[in-house]
Amino acid sequence: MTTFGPVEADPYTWPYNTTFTAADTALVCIDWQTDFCGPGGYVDAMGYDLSLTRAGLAPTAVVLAAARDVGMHVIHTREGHLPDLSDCPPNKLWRSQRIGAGIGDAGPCGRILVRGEPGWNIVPEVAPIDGEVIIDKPGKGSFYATSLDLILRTAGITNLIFTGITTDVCVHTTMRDANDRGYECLLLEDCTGATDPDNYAAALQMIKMQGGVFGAVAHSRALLSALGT
Ligand code: C5J
Repeated sequence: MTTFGPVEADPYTWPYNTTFTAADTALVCIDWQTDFCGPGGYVDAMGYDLSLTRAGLAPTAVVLAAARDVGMHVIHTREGHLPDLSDCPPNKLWRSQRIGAGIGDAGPCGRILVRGEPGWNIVPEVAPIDGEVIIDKPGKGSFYATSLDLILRTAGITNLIFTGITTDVCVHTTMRDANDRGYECLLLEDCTGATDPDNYAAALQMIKMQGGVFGAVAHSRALLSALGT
């Protein structure tokens, strides 16, 4: 088994214990769905600038190809609700309606944030391939009400490398939770985006404070270099 690392990262070279392998590491791609980065989706309906959430798409496609090349685990997540919205908390529903993008409402990409609708699909640039795990989640974190932790522990995965959207919401919630569970986490700064540039910058800063309170942050170049690609 080839050993990789460390990755030049901030505030420490990642992982903390210097090396990682394709077997003990997963590339986690969070919510690269049309609803969050495509025309007519949820983020678009809320009136945000899609170029911000799409910014990390091209570098993520490169990292995804490299991860597949070395045989690293790849895990995708999707945020979405059952068609009858029975797994959508009423306060989440109310807030979405308040901003003019009600969960379950009809839109150009089908019903907003509903499983099985066109807007819920992962965009083609980073679409899953056969054999890759897909986690469907009703919330912002990828561990809540899902099998993610069981899947990671069963596979012996201890290191998580994150890409995805949005940096300050689903990526951060998942990374914080993963960190509490003992996973060694790295966020690729150019492979993520937020609906607000200040929130994006603050989210990266929050990870790096206190010596890396939630893990480390790196540019995808550093990971690619550590992988020898
Ligand atoms: C949001 C997400 N922002 N995937 N979801 O509502 O970050």
